[in-house]
Amino acid sequence: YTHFLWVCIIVFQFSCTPKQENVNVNIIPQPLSVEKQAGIFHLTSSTSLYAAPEFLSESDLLKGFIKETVGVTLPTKEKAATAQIQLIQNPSLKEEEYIVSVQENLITIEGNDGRAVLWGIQTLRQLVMQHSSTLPAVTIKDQPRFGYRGMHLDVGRHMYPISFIKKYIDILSLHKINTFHWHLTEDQGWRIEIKKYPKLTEVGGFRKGTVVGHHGSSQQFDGQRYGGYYTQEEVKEVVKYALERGVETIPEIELPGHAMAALASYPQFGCSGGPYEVAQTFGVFEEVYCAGNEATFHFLEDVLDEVMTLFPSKYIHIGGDECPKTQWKKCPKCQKRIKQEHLKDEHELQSYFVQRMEKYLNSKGKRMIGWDEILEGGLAPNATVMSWRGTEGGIAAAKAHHEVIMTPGDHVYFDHYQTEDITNEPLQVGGYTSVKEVYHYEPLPSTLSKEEQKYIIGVQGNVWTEYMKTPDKVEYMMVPRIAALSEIAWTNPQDKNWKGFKHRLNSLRLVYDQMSINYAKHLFNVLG
Ligand code: TNX
Repeated sequence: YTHFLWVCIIVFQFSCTPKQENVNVNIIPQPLSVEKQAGIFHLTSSTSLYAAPEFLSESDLLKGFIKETVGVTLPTKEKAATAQIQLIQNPSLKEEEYIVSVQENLITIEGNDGRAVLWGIQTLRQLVMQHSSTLPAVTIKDQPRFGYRGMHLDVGRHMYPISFIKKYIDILSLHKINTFHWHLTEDQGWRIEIKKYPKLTEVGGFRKGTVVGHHGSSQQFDGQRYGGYYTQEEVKEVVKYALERGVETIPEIELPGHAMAALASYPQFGCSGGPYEVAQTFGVFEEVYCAGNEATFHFLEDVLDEVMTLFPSKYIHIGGDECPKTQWKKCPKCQKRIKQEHLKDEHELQSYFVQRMEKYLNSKGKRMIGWDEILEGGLAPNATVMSWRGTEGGIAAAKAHHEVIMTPGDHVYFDHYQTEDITNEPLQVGGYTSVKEVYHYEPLPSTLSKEEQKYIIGVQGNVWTEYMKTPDKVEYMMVPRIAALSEIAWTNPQDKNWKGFKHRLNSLRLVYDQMSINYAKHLFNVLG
């Protein structure tokens, strides 16, 4: 009789155990290793949670995700042994490396740092979304390919409320993107409060109107005052919010070009003295900061002083792109500077400008990032280069042993159209960069040696917003391309697979829907 009972139990067990190969574990970005195990974990209202004291804020996020997904509020336990979900510190794991283990009666998420545990939580969240409260047993060991995984957002061309900036960060965190590059100043608007120079936001935060059409060769404007800015309190709130979600915020203060809004506020820092206006149209403007005027440098140092108190990041981005030299050629002070400093031309003058800013940032313990134009006229000694005009700048910088972040326009610009046929697409800057194209981008150039490739610290997607008036539009342009970006930034090339990615993306849609993201839904039929 006992024998019969045992046979029954074994048969019962067997029939309840799902066939492992049929169980989907769809995670984006694809983890380093996924090993399916036998069994099921049942998430119920009596499932409880323990978090090591280091991971209390992460545990709050996990609670939130579980509540959103299956409607259960996990009670917390003081002791690990009594809880079915445990967030555990494991000092043997590297930065950002995590292990998620789902067993019959126990889920553990291990990491050594808060970020690692948070990435484990994001993985578990995707599993719960896909399987609801019946989770397949699995061991996921994971760690990122690149240390720098970035997304940029231009708030100069259009301004978005803080609530959206936070949602943007939530979207980054979901995809294990660990850096938010906040492009805060532009020709069309200065968006960060600087206490010492209030006009930057009072004047520079607003433009008289936005271009709405053309009449022959002249442009038409809507005449609606447009703009806004973030207070220092709001900036601090964003920085903190992002950090809690594993995301570091790097500010960008553009110089010497893209400075019309600043010059409209303080015309004494331009070559001609003004008056200048906050730009209403888009493009590149001839008026830039005067490189011959000492006061310009002091002004920018003051601005950076305040910026550095708000952003604890190791890096500060100083722009450096698209700076016409027309005004400097005409400006006696700039020409005097060229002579005095024994510079060859205006390109070297720009290099002088950028190097001065780098010296200042370095003296405060910060490192400088600039767009790849900072290579022209000589690279500042410790600069990190963002390669946007293709990959050539990045390759040259890596060869010169400078850190590089790859962000080439052809592959990771999310202001480009995402479909070939644009008849039904909202107006964009131009270009065509499909999800597939993003997915197939390989950030390590094969022309670099193994040694040189080490200087490529990561990859970033850029969101320029000339034609993105609303948060909805930003979401439409960035999702799902950000999913492809996350996989090139996180997953080893040998583990990438376009077909598999498309399949897994369908599961991630559930999270997009839950987060009310206005992603480009129609793309799912034409991913290619
Ligand atoms: C170039 S990318 C720019 C931006 C524009 C963008 C439009 C870069 C460093 N500068 O100012 O918004 O093209 O795609």
